[in-house]
Amino acid sequence: MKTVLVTGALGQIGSELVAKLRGLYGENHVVGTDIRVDADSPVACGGPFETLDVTDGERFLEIGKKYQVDAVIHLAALLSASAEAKPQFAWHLNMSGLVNALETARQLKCQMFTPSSIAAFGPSTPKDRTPQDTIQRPNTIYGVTKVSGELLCDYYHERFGVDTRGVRFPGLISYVTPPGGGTTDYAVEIYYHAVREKKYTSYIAAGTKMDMMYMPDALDAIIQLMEADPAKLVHRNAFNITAMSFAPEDVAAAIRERVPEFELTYDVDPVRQRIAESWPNSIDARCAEEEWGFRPRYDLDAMTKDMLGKLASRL
Ligand code: AKB
Repeated sequence: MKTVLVTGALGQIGSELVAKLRGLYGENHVVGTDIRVDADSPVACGGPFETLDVTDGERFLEIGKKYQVDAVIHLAALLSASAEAKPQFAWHLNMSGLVNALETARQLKCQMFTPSSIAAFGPSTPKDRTPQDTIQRPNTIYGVTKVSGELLCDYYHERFGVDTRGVRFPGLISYVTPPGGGTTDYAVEIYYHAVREKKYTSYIAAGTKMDMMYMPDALDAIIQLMEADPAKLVHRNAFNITAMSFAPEDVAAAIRERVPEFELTYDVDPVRQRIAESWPNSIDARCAEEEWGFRPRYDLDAMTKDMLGKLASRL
C-alpha cells in the first residue's frame, strides 16, 4: 500500500485506522472519505478528506483517480442490528457500496480490503471453534450481505485479478469512537458505564458467548493482511480472526477486578439476542495465523485494564 482510500473513515474502525495509516504511510497518502462531514475531526483535519456516499460509483472512482490510490479499504456498511431494522436499505448500502469499491479497485488496479464478520455464520454453523471453511447460512440480512460480499470479493479476484483480502471481524472494542447499530456494542458500552456509573444493564443475556477483539489488534490485522505475501494466502476472503470469547458475566468479572462495586443486570433485547444466538460461541483463527502470522496481543484482562485506564482519564 502506498496511497490508500478509506471509506467510512469517521466510523468506529475508520477513525483509528486512518490515523494509524497516516503515521505509517504519510498523511497525504491516506484519503479519508465518509458520507458525513465532521470538519473538526482529526480524520478531516489531519490529511485529505472527501465526502462520499459509497452507493455513488462515479464519485467513488473519481476520488480514487484524483489521488491515484493503489489500495481501497472499504469499511462503510450498516451493522447487524441497524440492518435488521431496515433490511432493504441494508442490502442496498452494503452491496452497492461493495460493488463500487470493487469496481474502483478493478479499474484503478488497486489492492482491496473489506471486512466480513462473525455474522457470516448462522444457526447451522458449528458453534464452537468454528472452522475457517464451514456451513454459512446466516439468518440475518447483515449476515447475508457478508456472505455475498465474501463470494463477490473471491469472484473479483478470480475473474478480474483484483487483489482482494478480508477478515471476519468479531465484536470490536475501543475507547476512541463508539460503534453504532451492532449486536456486540454492549461489550463497549459496559466499559463506559463501569467508569461513569459503576453499573450496566445488558441487552444480551447471561451465558451468550461471542468472539471479541480490542481495536489495536484489529488495526494490526488489517495492515498485516494487506502487507502479507500473496503467494501464502490460500483464503483471502475472508479469514476467521478472534482474540477472546466471552459472555456479559465474564466481562463484568474482569471489570470487578478493578472496579469491585460494579453491578451487572439484564434487560434482554429479543432482536439482538436472536442475532447473537445465531453466531458462533468462538471461532478458529488458525488459518490466519498460518497464512499471514496473525497473533492478537490483548486478552480480556489486558484489554479491560487498558480500556478502564484510558476511559477514566478521558471521561
Ligand atoms: C455487529 O455486532 O454487528 C458487528 C459485527 C460482529 O459484525 N460488531
